[in-house]
Amino acid sequence: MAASCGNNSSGFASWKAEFAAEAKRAGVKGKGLKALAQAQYASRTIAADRNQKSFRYSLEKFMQLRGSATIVAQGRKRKARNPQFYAALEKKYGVPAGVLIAIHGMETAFGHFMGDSQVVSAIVTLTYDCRRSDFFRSHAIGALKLVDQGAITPATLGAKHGELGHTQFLPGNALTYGVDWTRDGRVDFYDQQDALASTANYLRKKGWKRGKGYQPGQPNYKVLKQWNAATVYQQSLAIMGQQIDG
Ligand SMILES: [Ca+2]
Repeated sequence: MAASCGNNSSGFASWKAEFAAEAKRAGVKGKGLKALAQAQYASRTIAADRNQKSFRYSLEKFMQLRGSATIVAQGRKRKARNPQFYAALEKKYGVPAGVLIAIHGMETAFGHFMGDSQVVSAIVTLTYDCRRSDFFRSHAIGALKLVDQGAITPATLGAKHGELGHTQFLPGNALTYGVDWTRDGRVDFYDQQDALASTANYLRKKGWKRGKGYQPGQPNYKVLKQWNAATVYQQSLAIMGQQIDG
């Protein structure tokens, strides 16, 4: 039986106790369970979730708002400064630099805005909240397992919905697709190299075909949708990626 959800903080503590049993059955261990017990009701996250508005921007307007020209200009420089790294990622995962750099720029302005919400508290609260419990449940379990592994701590900060690191992985995806590119024994989504390798690994596992194009009508275009479901986002990535790759 799944723990019963709630719409305000009043039932959060008793829900956490119920959810702990579920987490334990899913394989969460001591550190993760402790992080769950210490999780705070994330009021700012819930306020943000309730205030989400859906916008329908044209592609042109979306790209302007997201600063695509700046992302492309900075992205080209980043690629030129570190060509071996991006070549190594493409060699291993088949994903070209432009796509990864465009994602990095879109998600966090290359690591400048990675969020100020506690990831564990945010994702656990979203799972408790009745609106989208089912969607967030696997990400809450993922976050607790990341704590067990030492990839994050209860203090780790991310975006309002628990997205973490340079490319804003939801915790369940971070757990599944995370890569320790630097080989220091820890998958660190706040390390640029680990984060970008994890992103490349995600795209590969979602069906990226090495050497094939990612423009509309080409085989890898649909894989971009796996990263973000919004059509304008997908279109923007294709355009910026190509401009960065040149
Ligand atoms: Ca690492």
